[in-house]
Amino acid sequence: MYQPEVSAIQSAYEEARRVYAALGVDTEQALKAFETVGISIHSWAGDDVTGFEKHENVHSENTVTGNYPGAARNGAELRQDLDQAMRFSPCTHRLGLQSMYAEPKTPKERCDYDVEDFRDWIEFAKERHMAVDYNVSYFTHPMMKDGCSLASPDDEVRAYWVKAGINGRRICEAIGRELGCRVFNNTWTPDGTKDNTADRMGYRRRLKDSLDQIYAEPLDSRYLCDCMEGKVFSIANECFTAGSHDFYIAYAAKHNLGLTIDTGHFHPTENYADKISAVYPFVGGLMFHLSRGVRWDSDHTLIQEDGLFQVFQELKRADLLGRDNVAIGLDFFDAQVNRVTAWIVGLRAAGKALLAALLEPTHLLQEAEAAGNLGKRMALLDECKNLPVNAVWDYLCWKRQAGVGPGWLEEMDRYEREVQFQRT
Ligand code: RNT
Ligand code: ZN
Repeated sequence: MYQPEVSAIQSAYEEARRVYAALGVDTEQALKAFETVGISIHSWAGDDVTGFEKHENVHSENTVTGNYPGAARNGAELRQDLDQAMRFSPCTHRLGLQSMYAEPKTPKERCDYDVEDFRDWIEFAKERHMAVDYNVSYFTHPMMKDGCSLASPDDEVRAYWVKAGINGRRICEAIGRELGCRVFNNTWTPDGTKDNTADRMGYRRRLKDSLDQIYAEPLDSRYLCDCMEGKVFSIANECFTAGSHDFYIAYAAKHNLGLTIDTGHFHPTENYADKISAVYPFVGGLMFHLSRGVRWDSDHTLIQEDGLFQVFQELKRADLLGRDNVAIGLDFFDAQVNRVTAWIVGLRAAGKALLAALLEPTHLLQEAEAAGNLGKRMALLDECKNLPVNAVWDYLCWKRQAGVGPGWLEEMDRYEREVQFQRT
């Protein structure tokens, strides 16, 4: 496979550096800023969101299509696959965990996990200087009743998940304290109904009450940022989703908590990048789940698309990149393709969108706009689409030994053959 010569990478970068300098953009500074923005890699794509608990006959609330061979079967394999994916990404990685990946010494209820049940994950993150993000997995479990957890009409079911939520926050704080990072604790529940409910208010009152209990304990916000993730609907919940966008925006704003924007969770024509400036002033933090929704929340692998580039543009223009109340993570799963290949494609797409935003001559756009020169703003926006981002990207990948161009695919062929396909 074609691999560019080092001298070609360097001279293309030098040329790009001059082009950007002429627009008042310092590529070296952009590359430094790139390192300060973490991208969370979602462990749950590596085993199709099944977890390690091995319950019999549980229903999965996450629709994952396909059965491509080689899925990770345990923590060691999942970590091995994550390492393989990160080799081909120049990003600063965070580790996205779910409670379903706990590794307790002896079997335990999911609601009873504590920080020690994540010891191997913490060591993994520590050795790689990674921050961690966490999710209590309120799904794929025998205690889900009629697809509900925190909003369930069943008191026992709710109590179980409230306990899981309370312990989840403690786990986050402990991990954050140990690693010296702020753990984004994301809450998503599938709770809802397939057909029309005659008691929308009942579900939402219960969800609110469960959240009130979960967030009641004051914990150290240096190590923890609580976020909630809404959505339009899930498969099997077409008529009613308790945790809708409106519900969580209102809840987060009122309690100064964080909001998670999953880019697959909106109507296909909705502009999710526009939401950043609309909600940021009112909430305690913002997290992104970068996903590619095709027609609906299909969780396709992230690729370079306008919507993705717009998210990073907005974050850059609003000066939110690198802040400690903003986190960016991946969220997709497709079992029809090699899961590690998908991670690499998603990480590289997110990384390139981040770099493109950092290289944007935003000041020129905003100056033209402030001066009332709208033609200039329009022209600059269009010219910016063809600046030599790729030369800077290749240089970055080369410097961080993350693979320049599609050469990494050969190494993935080997990994698939020698590692993943040996898992039978
Ligand atoms: C589901 C949400 C949620 C999950 C993960 C597994 O619609 O996007 O973030 O994908 O928690
Ligand atoms: Zn999500």
